[in-house]
Amino acid sequence: MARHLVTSAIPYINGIKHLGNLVGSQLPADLYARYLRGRGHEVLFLCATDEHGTPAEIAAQKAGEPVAEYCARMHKVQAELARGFRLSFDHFGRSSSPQNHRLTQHFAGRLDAAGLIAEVTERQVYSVTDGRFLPDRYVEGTCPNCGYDKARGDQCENCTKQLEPTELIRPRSALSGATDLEIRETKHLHLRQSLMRDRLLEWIESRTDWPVLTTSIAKKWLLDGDGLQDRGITRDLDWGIPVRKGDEPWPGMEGKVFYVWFDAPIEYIACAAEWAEAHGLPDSAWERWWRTERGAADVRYTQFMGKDNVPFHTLSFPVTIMGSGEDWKLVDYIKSFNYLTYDGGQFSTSQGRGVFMDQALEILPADYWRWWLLSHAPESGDSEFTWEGFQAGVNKDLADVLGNFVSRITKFCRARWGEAVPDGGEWGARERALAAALEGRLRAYEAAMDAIEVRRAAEALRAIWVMGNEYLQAAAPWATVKTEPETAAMQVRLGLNLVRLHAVLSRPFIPDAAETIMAALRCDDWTWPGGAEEALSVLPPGHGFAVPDLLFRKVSDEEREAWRARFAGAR
Ligand code: B3M
Ligand code: ZN
Repeated sequence: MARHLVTSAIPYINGIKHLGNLVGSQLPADLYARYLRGRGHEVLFLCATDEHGTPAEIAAQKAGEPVAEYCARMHKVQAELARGFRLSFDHFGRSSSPQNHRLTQHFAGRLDAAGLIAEVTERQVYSVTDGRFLPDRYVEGTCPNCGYDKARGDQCENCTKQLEPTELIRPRSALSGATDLEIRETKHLHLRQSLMRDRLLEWIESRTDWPVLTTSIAKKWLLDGDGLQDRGITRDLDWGIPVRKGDEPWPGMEGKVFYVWFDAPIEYIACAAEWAEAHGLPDSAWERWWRTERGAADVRYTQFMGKDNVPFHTLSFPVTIMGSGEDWKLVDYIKSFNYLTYDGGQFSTSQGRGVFMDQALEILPADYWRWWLLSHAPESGDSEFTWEGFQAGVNKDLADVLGNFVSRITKFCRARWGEAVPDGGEWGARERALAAALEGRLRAYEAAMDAIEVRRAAEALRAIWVMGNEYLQAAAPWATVKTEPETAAMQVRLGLNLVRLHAVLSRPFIPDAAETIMAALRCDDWTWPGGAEEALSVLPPGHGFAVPDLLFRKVSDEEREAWRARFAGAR
């Protein structure tokens, strides 16, 4: 038994996430956490809402709510949706927590003491009408790169170019529309990442087992152009973590807060502290996950995220951790994902194009989405959600293969022997061959899960499901029963045990169906299979069960077309 810390990138507070966001971090992280628990490991699985920065302030303003209230409300909405998708976080925290305030200020103080912070006089956009500086998205204007007239101060949504607010042509305030903007000088803190370049490069190059997607993005930033740039880590905003050096004020930084991307990853640590507090545990309980000298040296730490978040996790957050000079745990493995596209285009939050988490759960239960999304996870490249593909995945894999097998074997047993595992008969050559083949597939499934190769794991699991139907087809107990009732009883007993094994193995992907199956089998032995033969004998003769309700229904062509029209845009 090992100890695993698992974190998912923490979703921004402003609004409900779409299925592309979900499959890019939270859902695969949940798959892995559930798998590790299933294997008997000790797991701490953490996620949180990312509550600072201009997106939060702007969304709150649009909603006509004070930002703190807006964040508290939206945190509850996101937590509820996470429960709906059965995301099994040990804690779903908030980056605005007191723990994160404390830790973020602590790290800033340590980094400053280590000479990794510079105070820099910057030229920033100031709005006379608004009486304030306008960082990041508070300025809009025309993109100097492509001419798009709604480019934001941090990035142009049209051509994706990263921008500085001062670069925009005909800038205006996103708050008031005011154009009486000036450039004023103001002091900010910069994280001197460039000083850590060699150490980071050495670290990244030593991670030979990481996905190429992760290391290639990190290396691009380390090696391309002028190499790793220092970055501003403070902003002129009200909402956020006030700039302090640990417990001390930071002279000249009054009224400023840390930049959202500085405090967001620190929330991974703070979230563990929130978890301990929520469970009435002492600090040592979370520190054994995060401080190498207090037990975390033998923790394996895995992070999940979309590719756009990789630079922050391979460069700036490690600078924070390493630069502190303290014994904080560094990540061991970074699993990153490409994008899921939607029906020939992009998911779009602003245009309401695609399916969002709340809408998905309105139309079908979580397992349907979990299975399709995970079995099509955008790993080696982008992948596309289409309604045909979704319908086919649900109808074939879930209804025809898994659901049908469970239903046939349990119903046949009930009709012939009643609702108890039948006695009699010995395994023959076909059963021994099945167990041998199953053994190989089990180990292939485990290998894919251990390597966090999500699609490969889904394929391996599907192959195991298929074995049930193939066995039933070949053994044909409904025919055997006429001449060799003992053999038929043995075949059905094996089939029922295979149903249980399907539930145990499938739980990380489709937890609700797995639990429905186990409840029907009146079994709570979730032990991960060692040998296949042993795993096929867990339910003994005489063990009572019930035929489960329909596990998965099919998606009809009419539904498919209605949903396609409904989610085409303009939410
Ligand atoms: N909130 C971006 C995102 O949701 C950001 C991730 C933070 S991870 C520390 O894609
Ligand atoms: Zn542009």
